[in-house]
Amino acid sequence: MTELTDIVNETIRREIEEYIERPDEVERNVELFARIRPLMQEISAALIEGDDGTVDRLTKQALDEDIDALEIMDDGLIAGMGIVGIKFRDNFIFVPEVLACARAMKAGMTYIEPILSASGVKPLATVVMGTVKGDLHDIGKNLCIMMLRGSGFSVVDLGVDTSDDEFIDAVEEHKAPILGMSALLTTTMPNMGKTIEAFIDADLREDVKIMVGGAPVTQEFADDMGADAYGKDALDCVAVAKGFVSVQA
Ligand code: B12
Repeated sequence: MTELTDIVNETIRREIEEYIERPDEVERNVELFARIRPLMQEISAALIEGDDGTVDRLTKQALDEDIDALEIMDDGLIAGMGIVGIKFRDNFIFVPEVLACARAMKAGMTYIEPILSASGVKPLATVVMGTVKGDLHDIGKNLCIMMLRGSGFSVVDLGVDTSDDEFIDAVEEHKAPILGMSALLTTTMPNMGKTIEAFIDADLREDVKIMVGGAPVTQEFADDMGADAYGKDALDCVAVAKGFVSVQA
């Protein structure tokens, strides 16, 4: 069995010991970080501490050492943000600390973005992406956008707090066959359904494939809202989009 002591990074060990209370989450994180290489653990630790300068430096170092950008994204940045999410949920940290972590995440993303977004091929299709009305979370959406661009899609990014009209106007203007919506709050998830209704009312629903995602979103919820597909992460987002245009994932 994997033990806490199998994790080499002291900060990560302390974070798990002090702040993660649920046994299943302890087990999941111990297993995750024990298999992650030390430099990625250091990136995660710096992200958890909201230290954007260190995340910046270590991400650059990792790329210089030829570590794959996808590994840095998953094992360095997303893994660290997982612990931040647990600490936030359980009231060990609050919005200002989470904002610092988000800033650190973005510092790392700045380096991996051009790598993951570079494709150099003729666009497969245009995807309109946005975070739904009332929701300001954009980290996951931005990762999806990087991966989509890197896989040959042209992406129109509507940012956060996107209204039905903004989604509709962008799909029409860019003649986009695919729309992706992101939501991170249980209170804003229903806005996905409202936007889909707005597409039906505008008589445009048949013209666009709609995918949805974000931490609280599930396949069942996507079905209930009338979306065409649900994607659990950025890789899935690309697979779903490719499925829409009948390209092998
Ligand atoms: C960072 C963060 C913030 C930052 C956001 C910074 C930013 N620029 O995005 C700040 C500090 C601003 C923030 C604010 C708030 N937050 Co917040 N936040 C988080 C946190 C810790 C991490 C989110 C994140 O970036 N995860 C990392 C990314 C990579 O994961 P992801 O977003 O899930 O995306 C992946 C997949 O879901 C998928 N995906 C995402 N979108 C899409 C779209 C498509 C089409 C597809 C296919 C896939 C896909 O792919 C992504 C990559 O793999 C979460 C905790 C959590 N567990 O999610 C809370 C969390 C989402 N926040 C929460 C809350 C409560 C809030 C606030 C209300 C707090 C407050 N009191 O003000 C505000 C709301 C502000 C608003 N109106 O939106 C709650 C929501 C609870 C709930 N039940 O709704 C959470 C769950 C924390 C918690 N457990 O309490 N937050």
